[in-house]
Amino acid sequence: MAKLLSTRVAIVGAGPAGLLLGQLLHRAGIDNLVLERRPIARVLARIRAGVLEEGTVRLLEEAGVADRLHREGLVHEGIEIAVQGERRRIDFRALTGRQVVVYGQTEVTKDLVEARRAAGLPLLDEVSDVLPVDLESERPRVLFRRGGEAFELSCEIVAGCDGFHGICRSRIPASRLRTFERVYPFGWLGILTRARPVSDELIYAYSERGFALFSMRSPTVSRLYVQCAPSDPVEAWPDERVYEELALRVGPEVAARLERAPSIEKSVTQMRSFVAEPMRHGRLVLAGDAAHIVPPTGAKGLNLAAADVGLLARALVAFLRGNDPRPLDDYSERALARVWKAERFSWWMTSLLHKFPEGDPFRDRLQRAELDYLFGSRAQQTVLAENYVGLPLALD
Ligand code: RFL
Ligand code: PHB
Repeated sequence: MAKLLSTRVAIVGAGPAGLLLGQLLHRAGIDNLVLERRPIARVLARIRAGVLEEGTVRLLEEAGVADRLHREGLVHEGIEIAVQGERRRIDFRALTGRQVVVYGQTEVTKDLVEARRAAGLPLLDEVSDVLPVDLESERPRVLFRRGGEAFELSCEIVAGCDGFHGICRSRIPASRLRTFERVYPFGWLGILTRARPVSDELIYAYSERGFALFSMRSPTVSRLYVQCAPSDPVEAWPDERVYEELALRVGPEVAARLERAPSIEKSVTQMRSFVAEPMRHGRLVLAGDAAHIVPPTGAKGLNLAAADVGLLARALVAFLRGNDPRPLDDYSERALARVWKAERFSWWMTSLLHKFPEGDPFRDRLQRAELDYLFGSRAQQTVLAENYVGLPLALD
């Protein structure tokens, strides 16, 4: 016999989407339970995104988890784009009046887990065989196993925040689900190092050798990426090779400031764009990577997850506390309108700054023209800046 549990919102996945949703619902007085497949320590060890939009920061404030972010986050008012060693600053403040904050996803997740623990809210990690059922009824359930026991969690809503490889998306009948996908012919090799960043701001570099990105986590920790083949094992990239390529791709002036400290983490990420429509089916709603993926070039993945959750939390409060189903009925369409704009921007930044495999000279010439146009046009720089700092959340 399965053990019976109940809650109002069953949240599958303790990534930033699931944890933020749990916190926003809790603050609105709505009971929720988070289920996570991995041990929480593993979730907290993942190194992923690093740039937060103002809208994401506001949602973290609303969730009551922004104190450390305000103390330790680095405010950035622009980025640099380097093309074959020549650099141009994109001044967010001058072009849009706005800014972003560099604060790692790892830290956001840590703050959310701590807040959840402090409030004594349930977070069950190391669960397996998670299966949401009866999603077309008013009383859906989530079946799962933990520590050798079977459980049955009854609820009113299942929130699928279980990332790209999660189970929830597949519970939408194939006849209702439409997916859109683009897989890029390259990946990113990323390293984390205890070294001072080469610059106060991020540098995105295009070169004939491929893309490179100089990012950071703090004034003493650098996060560095180089474009690689998607199938490259990390062993193909000893630190010396990573530094050699970073230096060649960004040019001598920045390379002279590059501290070649040993890497403390190294991984390869495949570049992909993906969207699933709709983001709701019956009593199942999807948020974050469970519904969509962007290549990391525009730093949008985590911010999109937060934007979904901002909309979703309001819709669930209206539905569960106010008996108003309309915001929930509109959730998928409203979220997707913003998702597709971020998909467009991430695809554009990716296409602009990566070296594509040989074979399409027309594409290559267009790319050069696009880079040239960006360097010369304030209007185009504004387009980049407006998208990078984040399009409006339109929550109210
Ligand atoms: P997450 O963070 O993937 O969290 C989903 C959680 O669900 C759990 N899970 C399950 N739990 C229970 N039952 C199941 N059946 C489950 N299946 C999965 C997972 O263990 C996990 O804990 O999704 P979320 O919350 O939507 O957050 C989205 C962001 O994490 C994501 O958009 C970004 O991190 C994307 N991303 C990056 N974005 C950037 O903007 N900049 C980056 O540099 C950047 N680097 C990355 C990334 C994503 C990566 N992934 C997913 C492979 C680097 C990597 C390696
Ligand atoms: C990062 O710091 O990990 C980072 C920053 C900007 C991006 C992608 C990743 O576009």
